[in-house]
Amino acid sequence: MTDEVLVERHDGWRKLTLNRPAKLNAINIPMLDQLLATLDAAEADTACRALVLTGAGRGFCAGQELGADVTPGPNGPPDLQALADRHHHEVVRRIRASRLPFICSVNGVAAGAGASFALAGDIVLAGRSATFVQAFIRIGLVPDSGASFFLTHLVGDARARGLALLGDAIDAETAERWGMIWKAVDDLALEAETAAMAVRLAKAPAEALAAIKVMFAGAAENSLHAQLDLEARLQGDAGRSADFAEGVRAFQEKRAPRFGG
Ligand code: T3D
Repeated sequence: MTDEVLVERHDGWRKLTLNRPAKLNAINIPMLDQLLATLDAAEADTACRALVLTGAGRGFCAGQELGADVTPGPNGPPDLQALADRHHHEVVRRIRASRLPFICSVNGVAAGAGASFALAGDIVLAGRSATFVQAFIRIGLVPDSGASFFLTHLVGDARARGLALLGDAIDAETAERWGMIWKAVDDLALEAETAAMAVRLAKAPAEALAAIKVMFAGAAENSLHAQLDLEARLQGDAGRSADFAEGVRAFQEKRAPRFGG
């Protein structure tokens, strides 16, 4: 395995760094396979309770590498449907299906599928100099890796269409103002703010965090009645958890809770 995705293990959380800085961390099939493997490994580690995805160097991820994977060969044009389905979209499925709270720490440009990976996160922090670019249209492609879904839900139909049709870059402060990301922070503060967020989530009640992810996945599609049923079921589960018992005990004893996960 190469080192195109770096893994840092911290107490209770892991940081995954896309590591092809000379190409602004543009992704290709081997790198995506490695990313999928690192996601699976984190998921399987019961001591891991939060994940961070970021990029090495001055970019977060410039999307699909415009190289061999997408270049026509002797058999004709590349099969982008298969590429998306088996690789890019699998990353998004894993992030969204994960029990782990997923922080995207956007340290520079996030373009094409790179922007989609960023928006797949549960919490997106971005350095003020970071930009988000729906680069697909610039090369004759259409949004993928969940871009049309995330943008429509996050910023609404009018802005989503404008971003996809025009391919203009927006900066982190605009992204925050439009509700696309959680927060824009000073570039120099991004790493520390990201780590603080990861530590905070790693200490939070893990089962409840996982249930909240399930709940919000449902909220994107459900009617109010279906969502009320889902909330009731998940609250029932939470009510039976040791973390809930500890939360109530800590409140009554006027101390900070110690959640076991
Ligand atoms: O099947 C499928 O699903 C296919 C998947 C499609 C999903 C996609 O992601 S499609 C979109 C692919 N991405 C792009 O089209 C973005 C291409 N890159 C850019 O437009 C610009 O690089 C950026 C706007 C991202 C940043 O611009 P800038 O001026 O800050 O940097 P730069 O100078 O253009 O790039 C720096 C280097 O990175 C440069 O290399 P060099 O000349 O210094 O050797 C550049 O070629 C390289 N680079 C950037 N993006 C890519 C890339 N190399 C290969 N692939 C890239 N995507």
